[in-house]
Amino acid sequence: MTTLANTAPTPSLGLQDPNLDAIRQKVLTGERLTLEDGNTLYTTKDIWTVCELANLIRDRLHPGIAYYNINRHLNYSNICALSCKFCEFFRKKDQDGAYTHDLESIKAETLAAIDSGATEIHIVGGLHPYLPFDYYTDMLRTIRSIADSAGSNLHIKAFTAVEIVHFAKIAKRYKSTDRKAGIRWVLEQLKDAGLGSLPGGGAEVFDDRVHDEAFKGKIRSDAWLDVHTIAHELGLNSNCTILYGHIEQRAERLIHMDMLRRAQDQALFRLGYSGDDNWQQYSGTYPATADIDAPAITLTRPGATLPTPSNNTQGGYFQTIIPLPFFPDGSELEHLYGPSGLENLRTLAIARLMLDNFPHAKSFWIMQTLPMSQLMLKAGADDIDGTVVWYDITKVGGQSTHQETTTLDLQRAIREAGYEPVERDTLYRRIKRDEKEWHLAED
Ligand code: V47
Repeated sequence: MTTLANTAPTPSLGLQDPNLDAIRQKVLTGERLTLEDGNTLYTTKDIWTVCELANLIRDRLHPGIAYYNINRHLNYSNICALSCKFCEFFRKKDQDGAYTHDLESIKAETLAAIDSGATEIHIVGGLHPYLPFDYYTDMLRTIRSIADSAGSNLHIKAFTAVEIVHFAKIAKRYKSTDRKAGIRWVLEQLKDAGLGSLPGGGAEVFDDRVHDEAFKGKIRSDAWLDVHTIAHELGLNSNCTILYGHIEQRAERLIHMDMLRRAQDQALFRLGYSGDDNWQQYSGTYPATADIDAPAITLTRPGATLPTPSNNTQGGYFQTIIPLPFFPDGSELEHLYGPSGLENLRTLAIARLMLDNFPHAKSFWIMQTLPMSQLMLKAGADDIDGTVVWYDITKVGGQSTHQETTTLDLQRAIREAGYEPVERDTLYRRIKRDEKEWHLAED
């Protein structure tokens, strides 16, 4: 007779790795994790403890709640001077499917966004070789003026760091001897035209080898970080991403996270936060461009205060880390598999643990899927992004650009994960609205 004990399968994911005990201790006391700790978190078979540790942080920072927003993404053009190997979004000017939205269609989209109750419009596009810089400032002014006339404080989150550098070039403000001056000029013009914050795209992986193999021609880590640093200096908040699961190594992901962590130390230091000199110099290879040095400011420590507009913190810091899983379909790297579900879960959890000076970690449901985002709320994420509506950059399982979810679906997913859904604006302020009046509530 076979007994249950004889037939019980050997767990393929090991349980309770004692190597994680020292990391747990650091998480409990709020000590900064090293890159070696990051490596342990990536190599342990005990993935559930990794998720549990990330959720200790997440629950400490945002007890009982998870965020979503009502937003619209607008991809104004898919025409791009670059041909990044991982990207299936770009088209060349005369290629089938190439498009560029004119101001009339942007107006219509803005009105539709306002009508739906959106508090954010998220705008990104390709590096269009011929549009003049005025196209972008006119776009922002038009959206701002429509929103103002409608009494809406629709926030404009627009343009990746890659686009900002491109704008400096087309506006003839980019000098290789002083690229920061051109970037500053562009950001000042855009801010004046209505830009509210920068999204986190275009960062990919801060590694020169990966850059040269998969997205040569795009700005490197130094220029990406310059754009965000200057935006922070101008009082704009921004987000950041990491695109993983293609040709990069896990060690390179960790260095990317560390570089973002150091840039955030600088931003917080500038805002008056004080920290410790406890970060450790990594002895391995960093991208040649990394030159970031500031005291470590660990916001995930018990009792630390997060920078938020409601704490009267000035703008000028990274709000959220958004790990983006690579989608091979339709790209030049189609032969790769892309990351697995467990790798997605682990990477989100590790980003939450390593980026101890970031207020938020976002699971972007469009790329992670809503069921996976629900799981991620238990593995470090406190935000699942918004209603989105149109999205052209990635399409899960051959979807069209119409990728919309309702607020009810977002709220349901969050509640099922055991959290109270909180609608936020782009700067993570709570939105109070009469959901019945907006037709957002269940009858
Ligand atoms: O920069 C492009 C990535 C990014 C693929 O700031 C791909 O709140 C996977 O940055 N597979 C754009 N990823 C998306 C983005 C974003 C999304 C949601 C919220 C925010 C925010 C930012 O998508 C690009 C690039 O890294 N991407 N192609 C692909 N095949």
